[in-house]
Amino acid sequence: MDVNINSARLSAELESLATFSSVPAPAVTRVVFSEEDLRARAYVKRLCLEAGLSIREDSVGNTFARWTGSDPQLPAVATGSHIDAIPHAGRYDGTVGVLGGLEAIRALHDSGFRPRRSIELVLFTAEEPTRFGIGCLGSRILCGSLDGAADEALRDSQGQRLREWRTAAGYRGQLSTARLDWGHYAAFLELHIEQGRLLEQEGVPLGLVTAIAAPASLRIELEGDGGHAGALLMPDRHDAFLAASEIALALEAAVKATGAIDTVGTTGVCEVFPCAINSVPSRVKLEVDVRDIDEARRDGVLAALSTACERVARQRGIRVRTQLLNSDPPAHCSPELLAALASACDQRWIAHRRMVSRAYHDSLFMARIAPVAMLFIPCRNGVSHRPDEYASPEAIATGVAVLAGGLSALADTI
Ligand code: HGY
Ligand code: MN
Ligand code: MN
Repeated sequence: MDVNINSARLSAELESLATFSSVPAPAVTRVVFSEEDLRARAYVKRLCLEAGLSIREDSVGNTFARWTGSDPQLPAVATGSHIDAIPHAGRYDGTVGVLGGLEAIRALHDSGFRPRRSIELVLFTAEEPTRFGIGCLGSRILCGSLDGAADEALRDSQGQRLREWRTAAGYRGQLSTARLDWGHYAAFLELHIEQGRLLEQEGVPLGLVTAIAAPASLRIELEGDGGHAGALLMPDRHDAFLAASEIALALEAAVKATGAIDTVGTTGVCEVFPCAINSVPSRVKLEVDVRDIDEARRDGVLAALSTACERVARQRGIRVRTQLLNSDPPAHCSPELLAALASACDQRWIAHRRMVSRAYHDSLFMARIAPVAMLFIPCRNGVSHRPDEYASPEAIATGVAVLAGGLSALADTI
């Protein structure tokens, strides 16, 4: 199936999508259910309607744009990703999978291809953890990893509930109505920038993802006594920030102690209270992210971190409370789907290699209700979650062409 990818149109659409941001270019900040997010969603929906797709949205805002096949009763083949962006991020993370998926559908249609199975583009709500502290919110709800209790339990930093945010954005109904079961889709493919340097370093244009790392995140709240920065003498202090610093370094030590390059740990959030130059920190909130392809090894790091928290609390006379936000198993991609994508590469003389994904993606949860596979394209210097994130139009077009090849093969034969 030879298709013509309209790379100029796709690049223009990616640039337009990037303008829906709460910070000036080249950075993009687009937090779920923000004004920018809602305007971005409206823009993508308009493009899907212009492409002749039918649209449905579920109770948490996952958006489905369907190209109905000649046999609409059959489970559809789906593709998609996310359009929300963490603060001061780039313009390709997630969006390449949404607008690239749309371009793959348009190119197939314009080539005269007509699918037997419907092909559905999915825009997942809140792949990023920014607002509610947990990633892949939309795909978790969709696959049942989170249930209706999330409506009340998940709150933003101001205490506003998921239920309030989603209903204000116009998404109503019980969260449970968003649930899809195994068999709803025949296959799910996700195109995404690598967010690492392997493909660029090796000069390989396409990565076929075999497994997605197991993410865990936790919140650590520390409480000391605070006090006057001048009058309170060092022996009398219970400084919450110094305790937090020890814990962050203990995390780094526990991660390095596994000896495995696949183990990573990050203390990405550190909020100090009262955050005054002449006041000893009395409270600190840390948020920590730990990942590994090997789930048991990741859990070993979590256990070592918990031990370090108890030790530091005892030694420094600090109260420490840890809350596990999520701890998910890794996902393994479908060998059949990977073979279909490898064949789509070979038919186009596109070199490819198998690899793991160290970032998590909505495919991590879609794997619980369908066979999945991911396609990676290189991004410059492996940079992501930064304004200088960049993927070339050529790299994107290559990914879209292989995605189109995979979708057309799966929509016709399986
Ligand atoms: O953090 C991640 O792996 C993804 O980019 N949200
Ligand atoms: Mn991301
Ligand atoms: Mn992403």
